[in-house]
Amino acid sequence: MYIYIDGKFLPKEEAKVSVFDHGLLYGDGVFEGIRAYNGRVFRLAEHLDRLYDSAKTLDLTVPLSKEEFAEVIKETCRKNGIRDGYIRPIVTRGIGDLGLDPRKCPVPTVIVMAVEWGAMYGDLYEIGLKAVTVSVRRNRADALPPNVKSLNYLNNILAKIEANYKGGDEAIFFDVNGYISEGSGDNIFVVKNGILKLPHTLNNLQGVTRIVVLECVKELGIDIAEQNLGYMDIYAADEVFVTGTAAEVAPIVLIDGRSIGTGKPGPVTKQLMAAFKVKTEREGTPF
Ligand code: PXG
Repeated sequence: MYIYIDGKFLPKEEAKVSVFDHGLLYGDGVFEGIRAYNGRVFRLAEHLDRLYDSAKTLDLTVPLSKEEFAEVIKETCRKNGIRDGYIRPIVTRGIGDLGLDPRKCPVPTVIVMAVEWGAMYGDLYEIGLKAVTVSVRRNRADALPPNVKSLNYLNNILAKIEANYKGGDEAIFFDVNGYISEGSGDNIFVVKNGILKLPHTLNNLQGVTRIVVLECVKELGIDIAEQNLGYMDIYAADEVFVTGTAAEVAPIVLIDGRSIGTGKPGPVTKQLMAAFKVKTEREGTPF
């Protein structure tokens, strides 16, 4: 396994960052999770756009152009013989001192990892996932915007810990206003009476998979409503599913002990899982 760090490809054992890197000391940095299907990077441009937008929000200048970054990602996939894989680009604030001031960090650290990887939830795509709502609230947008894909994922990790204790495959976050936000690592969709409902992206991450699913929705002529959702919307839904690069499109069939719809993955969810799969098979940036 070869890992890209600051211009070099190093074997896994030698790929290390300084203990003074502010990515480690403060979670000061940004990252992406990208998939490769069939030797092609899926939605590379969208992921790079989000990486650069996250960095911009943190006043962090990525030391590569988007074109250069795309080349590094493709080269990392080639070096690791990836066909179907998961790619993790990271940009940290870089090495500084023990104070949090980012002005002490002159050079950002750039890392790209790529591993061969298949379906995240295995058999659960057939039978559906169990989800639980969690008491920890999603970061509010005027504190740390959920749209910044930063290296500080403690909000998500707290949700995941709570879901683990409650026996859920995935956590469902509320925001501080009591509206449904997202999962710990995926966006949420609800189907009710044939209409696909989803929250606006101010209180959740603008998922690339969410965008791809919305393209499928348009092509299939499914009606959508982007609106605030409360807990009744999920408990009384006909179908619920989550989307993410890792999770792909995953049906949720039980939430806090309530069976969703028939208790099996529903027809709209299945249709969108299939449409999403077609896109992953046909599209992507070859490497
Ligand atoms: N919301 C959050 C909070 C995420 O972290 C998504 C939505 C979906 O976005 P994409 O662009 O992937 O459709 C994510 C994705 C994991 C894991 O282990 C997930 C993500 C990042 C790192 C790990 O499930 N993010």
